[in-house]
Amino acid sequence: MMIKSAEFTVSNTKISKLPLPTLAEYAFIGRSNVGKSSLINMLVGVKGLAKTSQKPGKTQLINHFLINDSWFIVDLPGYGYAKSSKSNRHEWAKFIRHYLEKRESLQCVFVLIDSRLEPQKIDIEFCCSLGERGIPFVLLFTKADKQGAPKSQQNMAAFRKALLEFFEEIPPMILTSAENHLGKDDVLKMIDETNQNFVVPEFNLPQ
Ligand SMILES: Nc1nc2c(ncn2[C@@H]2O[C@H](COP(=O)(O)OP(=O)(O)OP(=O)(O)O)[C@@H](O)[C@H]2O)c(=O)[nH]1
Ligand SMILES: [Mg+2]
Repeated sequence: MMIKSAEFTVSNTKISKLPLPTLAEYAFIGRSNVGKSSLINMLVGVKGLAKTSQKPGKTQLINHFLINDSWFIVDLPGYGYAKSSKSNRHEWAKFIRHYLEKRESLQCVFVLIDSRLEPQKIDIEFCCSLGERGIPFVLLFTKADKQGAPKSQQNMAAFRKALLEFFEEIPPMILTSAENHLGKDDVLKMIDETNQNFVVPEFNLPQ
């Protein structure tokens, strides 16, 4: 799929203010600093579209980006940011849970996992929470350029094994790098195929 246009649409803290769910939507989520915003910029080919930072906790709102005038990418704040307060983390969890459960047009959640790390409990727990709610997800392993391929493969295999304790079927896994564009074609192909089958869902107008 060619990306012809990508534009920032809106930032939100309120579910009621989200754009109407008439377009297919893909959310990017994962630990703070895992590379969500960088990966979004790489996929759409626009540097600086989603704001990135070396410091975790950069993305604080739910940001919608309209792609090719026909579908949305959503950049979400990261989870597990140690420096945010407990009440903040609680609010985040509530807000994201609400978004994931209620967003009628959400087609797939891309869960980003740092390919340099062994399986982390927080990531496994997040995958389980999606599984329990029946929300389709795909695993994107990030920052592959930071190490040799065998190490990434080893960590991906370990993650798969950890998930097999909870899942019968493992979702697709794609190794990516925002630096050298690894995984770009695979992710865009997956989105393109899903877009072809998108039917505008029934929804209630916000109060
Ligand atoms: N080498 C390398 N660095 C990356 C890659 N992806 C992200 N980074 C770096 O990792 C840091 C965090 O990237 P972000 O894209 O801001 O991460 P995020 O997940 O959006 O972070 P929050 O919004 O804070 O949750 C930045 O310094 C990026 O330059 C990658 O594929 N390769
Ligand atoms: Mg971010």
